[in-house]
Formats: sequence, structure tokens, C-alpha cells
Amino acid sequence: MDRFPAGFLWGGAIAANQAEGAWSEDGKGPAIPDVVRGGFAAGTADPEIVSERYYPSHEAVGFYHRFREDLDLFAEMGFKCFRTSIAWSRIFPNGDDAEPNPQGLAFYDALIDELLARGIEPVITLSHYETPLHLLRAYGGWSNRSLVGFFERYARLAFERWGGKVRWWMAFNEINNAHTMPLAAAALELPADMAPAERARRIYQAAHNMFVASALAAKALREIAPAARMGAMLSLSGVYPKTCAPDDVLATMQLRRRSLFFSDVLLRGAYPGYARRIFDEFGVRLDIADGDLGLIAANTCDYLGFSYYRTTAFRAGLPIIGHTGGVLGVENPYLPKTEWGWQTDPTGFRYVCNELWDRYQKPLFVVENGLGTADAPGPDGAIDDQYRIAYLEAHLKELAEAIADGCDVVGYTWWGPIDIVSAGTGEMKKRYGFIHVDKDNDGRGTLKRTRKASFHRYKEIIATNGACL
Ligand code: BGP
Repeated sequence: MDRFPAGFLWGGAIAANQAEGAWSEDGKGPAIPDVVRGGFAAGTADPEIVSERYYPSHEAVGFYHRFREDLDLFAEMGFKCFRTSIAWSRIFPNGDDAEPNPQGLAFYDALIDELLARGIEPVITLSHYETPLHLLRAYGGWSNRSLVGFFERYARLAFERWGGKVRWWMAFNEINNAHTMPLAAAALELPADMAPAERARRIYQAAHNMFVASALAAKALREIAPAARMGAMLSLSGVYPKTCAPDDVLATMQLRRRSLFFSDVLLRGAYPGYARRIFDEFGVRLDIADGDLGLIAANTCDYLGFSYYRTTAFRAGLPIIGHTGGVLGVENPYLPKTEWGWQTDPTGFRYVCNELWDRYQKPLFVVENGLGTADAPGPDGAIDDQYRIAYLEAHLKELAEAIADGCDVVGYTWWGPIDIVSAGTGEMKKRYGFIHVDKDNDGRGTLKRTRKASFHRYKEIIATNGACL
């Protein structure tokens, strides 16, 4: 029996700011990543571009100029779909511009048409850790309600232009990181010495505004392109209690809810009861406009896109500031660790798929899963990344088990099918790709693409719809 449904959407995923480069070409305005030197986990942005400083997003891996070559490689692997994001600041350089940038529109016209010409379905995120810098600096980011209107206009333009060619959309990448990586997801700059109550208010007000924006985008998509689907997208690697002590189990459920809060609102259409207690704990009083809750209730997302990389363990007494696992969690002695401290857990993948299917009964789309390692080409230049093949096979076998458990999984896009910039660290050294890119952490390299051993294995898996696993 086929372990994956017919038409399963095999592919790969990248993000504009981690791959395109061309950060200020053809009318593109500066985005927040363009003033971030390390990764978002650090949560800091330079006040302005400091010339001759190395910023990873400025060149990234040159996808903007090389995308046809890269799409040929994805097509060679047999991709059925390809997830990327539109750089908002390529379309509206400042976010609040009166008119869109025609060269930015032309680039995504070409990218989407070249994907379709290769029989590859585009899967598009409208804001993947990328917001026009001006919307942060002049408006303060998503805690300012004005961004709802700017985003809705951007979304409507995208749907009118590409809604007939793109079936799968997401508004925000990993919206739940709004409360662990605010600079990335909610486009907020929160000074370290900000009072906790004000910090919490800004984060949850930003989340509310993003919920409204997501609902308006879903409403617009249904009006403009009724055959298309709007997804919620969250970071949902798993979390386990460190022990079976009831306090550890309860604390872990409460940590998990800090992430599921976002998908509860976007997929169920209402603030869950436990949110009241979270807001009271922080003294948060949201500014909810008339009609907001009705809009959110009437325009929920069609599917849940999520990233899964690893699991962490958690216990009572640890601070709950969100779901960043490796930062917050404690070590799980039963699992291996990567050089970046991520504990890989294929069984956890099956567990999380079942958790999410049971909770929402809406289609699941695995839009990020992958292994970041410091690959080193051998003397002959080849990269025999058997460890990546092992991670891929182990996780896909568990995904097949989740599907056999009854989970409705529509697709799987490996994160970083080509080496790109790490969001968390800003490094090139943390490589996910089936395709190596000649570039190092200091920005040196030819950007030459080289197939790794995993390239050929993924091609085989796709060609057999997973039957060869
Ligand atoms: C997710 C982001 C991606 C990607 C991935 C891997 O949180 O959605 O943009 O970066 O993490 O993480 P990293 O690049 O930090 O290894």
C-alpha cells in the first residue's frame, strides 16, 4: 500500500531574505533582516546599515539572480511544490508606499511562471521573518494597528496578481515566534530593559493585529481566488515533560499552549479560555476594535502549515517566555544532539502530527523539516551527507506512520533544499541543503552549486512517492 497519498506535495522551502540577496536592487527597500548581522535569535538590529559590515541577507546565496538554475535543480529532484516567500519590501519598499514597485512585481511574476513551467506548484508566504524596515522604525512594528492596513493592501495585490497561479498561501511565517523572536515575527524592537508588562502588551497586541491581518487576508483570498487556500504557519517542534511528575507535565502543557494559542485563534477563530489567564498574569489589556472578533471568527485558515525540527524537554520552575525549545528547554537524555544543540526526534514528528490533527482536524502541511549541519566537502569536492539522508528517511518513515494513524498531511517541504542563511544564527555554516553553495560565514565564496549525496536520495524518494523508504 502506498505510504503517501497520490498527489502528495513533495518539495523544499526557502525564504526570500535567507536566499535571494539583491537586498537593495531593482527598487527593493531595506527590510529588517537587512540590518541584522547575526541571527534573529539575538533579537537585535543595527540602527541603520553600517557600510562595509557583513550582513548575511545582502547577498544571501544569490537566488534572485540564479533562481532559474536553482529551479532546474529542484525540478531534477522531481519537486511537486516549492515554498518561498515574497519579500514585502520588494513590492512596497517602505510598506506604506502609494504604489508598488514594478520591478519587484516582475521578479515574482518570473519566479512563479518559471516554477509552473517546470510543473512545480508555488507555496507562498507573504511575510517570512521579513517586514519593511520603515514599518518598524516609523510605526514600531506590528503593535501598531496601521500595519494591518498596509498588510491587507499587500496581500490583496498578491492575490489579484498571482491568486490564479498559486493555490497555497500563508500570511506569516512562524507567527508564534512573535513571543520568542519578536524582531523576526512581529517586527518589534523590545529593549532588554523594557518592563515585562509593556513587553507582553506589545507582543500580544502585535499578535492580535496579526490575527486581524491574517483574517482579512483569508477573506480577501476567498473573494479573489476561491480555489486557493490560506494557511496558518507556526513553529511547532515538540516538547515533552522532563519527568512524569505532575508539575512537570502541567508546566509542559502550559508551555505548549503558548504556541498553540496562535493556531487556536487562526484555526478555531476565537481566543481560547486559557488566554484570559495568560493576559491577566501579565496585566495585558488588548486594544480590540469593534468587529475584530467577528472577523477572526468568520475567516479562519484552511490548513495548518508548520515547522518541525526537533523536540525539547521542559519542567516546572523554568521561565515560560515562549517556545524556543533549545533556549528554554532542558536536555532529553534519550535523544542525540546536533552541533547546534538541536535534539533530533523522528518519533516526535509522528507525535506532533497526531497532536495537531487531533486538535484541529484540518489538513496539515509540513512546510519545514530539516537538519542543519556543518557539511565539509571532501578532497574531491563531494559531500557525502549520509547523516542528512538518515534524518530525512527516519522522519519520512514517521510521517508515513502519522498518515497511517489517520492524519491528513497534504505535503512536505524540506527546509533549505539548497544551502541558505540560517535565520537563528545568520550563519552559512549551518547547512540544510541537498545542494551545497560555496559561501562561508564571512560571505566569501563563488556561490557555486554542488549536488550532495542527499540530492539523489530525495530524488528517489519523490520518484517512488515514498515507496522506496
Ligand atoms: C525556522 C524558520 C526558517 C529557518 C528554520 C531553520 O524557524 O522559519 O526561516 O531558518 O527555522 O532554523 P535556522 O535557520 O536557525 O537553523
